[in-house]
Amino acid sequence: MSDRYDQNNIFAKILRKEIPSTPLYEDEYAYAFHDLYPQAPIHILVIPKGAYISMNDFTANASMEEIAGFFKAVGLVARNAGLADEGWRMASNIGENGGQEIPHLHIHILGGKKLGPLLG
Ligand code: DGP
Repeated sequence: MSDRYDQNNIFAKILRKEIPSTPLYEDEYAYAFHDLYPQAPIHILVIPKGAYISMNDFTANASMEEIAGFFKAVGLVARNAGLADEGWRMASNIGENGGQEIPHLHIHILGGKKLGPLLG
């Protein structure tokens, strides 16, 4: 965990159940829930249980077990949502230039329609 991690960010509060969310999947590495402002018919957020700000922090500081466990969960959540056959997109905004709003690593799972170009 980085010492810059803000323990009071919204997703830290969601993990501590201080803010409600609809749980879609949970294991020791990851928690998945619906995005409050969906950008596609299916828009799920998957976050690591550990306190990591973004992919920068996660890939630098998480263990191989945490990284593997987290990304296994991302794939499982997408398959459980029925997206494996029709296809889906994963995205993670990182830092200011990446447009990250909430400073706890999150992967967006987007699907349920034919998505436009990533770089439109
Ligand atoms: P990003 O811009 O990548 O940091 O995405 C943050 C996402 O989090 C954005 O798509 C909206 C979503 N979001 C913001 N606040 C809440 C909340 O309180 N609950 C849920 N479920 N999603 C939230």
